[in-house]
Amino acid sequence: MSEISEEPRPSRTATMPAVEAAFEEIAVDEPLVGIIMGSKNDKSKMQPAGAALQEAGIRFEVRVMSAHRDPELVREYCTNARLRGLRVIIAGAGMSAALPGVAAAHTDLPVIGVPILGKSLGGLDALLSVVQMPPGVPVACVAIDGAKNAGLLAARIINC
Ligand code: RP5
Repeated sequence: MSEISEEPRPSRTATMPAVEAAFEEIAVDEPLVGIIMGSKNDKSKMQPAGAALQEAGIRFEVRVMSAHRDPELVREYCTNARLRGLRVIIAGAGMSAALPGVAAAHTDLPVIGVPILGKSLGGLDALLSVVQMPPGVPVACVAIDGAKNAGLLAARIINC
């Protein structure tokens, strides 16, 4: 039997408190879902997605970026999404709603599209833009103004 040492061994947390704290912070703060939308005017329509995620205890972030007005920003955000720890992207847009499809073109994460009801065509414009993706670039599509289901679906993807 080995001798019992007088000096207690330093614990892991005692030797690297700063590193431990930094990792804890990363684990707490890192969002798992990115909610993006084509206009700040889409915010109220997309809010139920955030509410559903919050209820499920899933961290998320919200960004406004248009596939047509800010194509470079969309490319950069979606290209880096997996590296930043995101697991799902929810993308909402109205009218000629290219955002979900463009997001899916720049990431291999699951993308959930939310067609948003605009001022004409009863939202059919956005619905068809989101749902009619060509083979090889998958986008899941919820109902027109169906942001709540987008949040619930993202939670199911993360929890499965
Ligand atoms: C889309 O065009 C947006 O997602 C929005 O739903 C629609 C109109 O944009 P705003 O003119 O309200 O900024 O890109």
